[in-house]
Amino acid sequence: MSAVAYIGIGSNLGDARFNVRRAVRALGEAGCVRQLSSLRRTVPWGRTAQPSFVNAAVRLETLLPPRELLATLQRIERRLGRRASYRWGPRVIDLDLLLYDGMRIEEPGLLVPHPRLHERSFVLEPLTEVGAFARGSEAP
Ligand code: A4P
Ligand code: MG
Repeated sequence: MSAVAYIGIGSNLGDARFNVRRAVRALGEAGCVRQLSSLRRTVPWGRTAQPSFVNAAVRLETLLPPRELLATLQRIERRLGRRASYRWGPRVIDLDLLLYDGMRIEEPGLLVPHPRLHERSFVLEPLTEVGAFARGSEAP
């Protein structure tokens, strides 16, 4: 049985739009990308003294359980050139597992829904675009 996951994508180093597009293509490894939001330029949140971000979200139909999905996101981040940075610092690519099949997961290293999701319009707006809060949004 497949699950529906929502992935947040952000970049603010190098060609940020290009990085987001590469990440969307790479997400094919994790499942089937059903919908992509618009790519928006956003003001940095958390630490404001850094370049502006490009943010987007996708709705993904996946056969991977949450842990494996997170591991796949992290592998893609590394391959696309993400280096360790400080918290909320600049990054080539950031892939966050925002929502997974309406599940609530609280494990070391994995919190779903993503804990700071509701505080961030750069996450909420793309999520809305890809139908995360629509009635029947559990259907792929
Ligand atoms: N982790 C736990 N739950 C999850 C989850 N649901 N999805 C753990 C992804 N990771 C999850 O992640 C640190 C650890 O969180 C992972 O190893 C994983 O086990 P990280 O991405 O390295 O941490 P971070 O990005 O430094 O922190 P955080 O709080 O996730 O920050 P964000 O949300 O990634 O913030 N401003 C704008 N406008 N747009 C942005 O995209 N992004 C950030 C980074 C700051 N400001 C921004 C943006
Ligand atoms: Mg993150």
